[in-house]
Amino acid sequence: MGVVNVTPDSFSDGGQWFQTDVAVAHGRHLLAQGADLLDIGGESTRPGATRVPVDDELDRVLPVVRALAAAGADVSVDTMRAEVAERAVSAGAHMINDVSGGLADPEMTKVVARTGCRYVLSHWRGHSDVMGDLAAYDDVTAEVGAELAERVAAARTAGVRPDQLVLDPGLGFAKDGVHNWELLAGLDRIMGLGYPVLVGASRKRFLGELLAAHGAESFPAFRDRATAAVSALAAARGVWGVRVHDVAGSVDAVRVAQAWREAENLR
Ligand code: PMM
Repeated sequence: MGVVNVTPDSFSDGGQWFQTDVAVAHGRHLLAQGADLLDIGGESTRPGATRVPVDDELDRVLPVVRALAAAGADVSVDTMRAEVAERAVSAGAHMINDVSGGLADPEMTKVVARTGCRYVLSHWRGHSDVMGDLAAYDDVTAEVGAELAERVAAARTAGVRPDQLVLDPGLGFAKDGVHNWELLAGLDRIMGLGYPVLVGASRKRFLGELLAAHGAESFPAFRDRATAAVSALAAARGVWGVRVHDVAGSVDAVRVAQAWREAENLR
């Protein structure tokens, strides 16, 4: 899943793809690099971010969704708002990627049920301005798993079918670096919930902290090799997908993991 952030302020690539035509060109570039789907977002969720008015979010994402869907891309919309999700699906999106797992907007799961499209349901505890204070766990993998299961139950009650669901542990959302590593190490327990799993580690702060601890450059754009390493390891564990900014590196990484797994299965 290649990321197209149509935002002026995302931590990883803020402002780079903010104009519609530049965002569309970037999406095409990611497809050419081998992305299977594109995730279009119009609201930054970086730590401390404040919310964007809904009209701004619509103005940012809809033209990009429309153009990339018309170009034949499988498009996901990264939004916590039901209205944005519904209008993006009308504009051609096939998937709704909601980092709040339905908690930010009570209408979201109803829209997912109504549209019948795939739904990435992430673990989340609160908006970006407060999530740092909510990063407290005794056993992060067990608690994230239990909270995801609760959100799955709520989505099912709203009429969402099981085959619509993809789960995401929500790395960095009310989690610090230690929590993120524990969740990656415990991916099999999240996969044990019985749904496909998406991992979004790309360029996140915990990778920068790891690189910095070894004296390496740690700005977001320098985290792509570390991201590709996570992609390889996550693919080797059998996850459904990885959400990344640099598609080329992760496509290679996933292909290596796939070939390795196939060879193991032949033994
Ligand atoms: N992370 C970000 C945004 N959207 N969606 C999913 N499903 N999982 C994630 O981990 C995730 C996401 C934040 O990263 P960005 O600002 O670089 O897009």
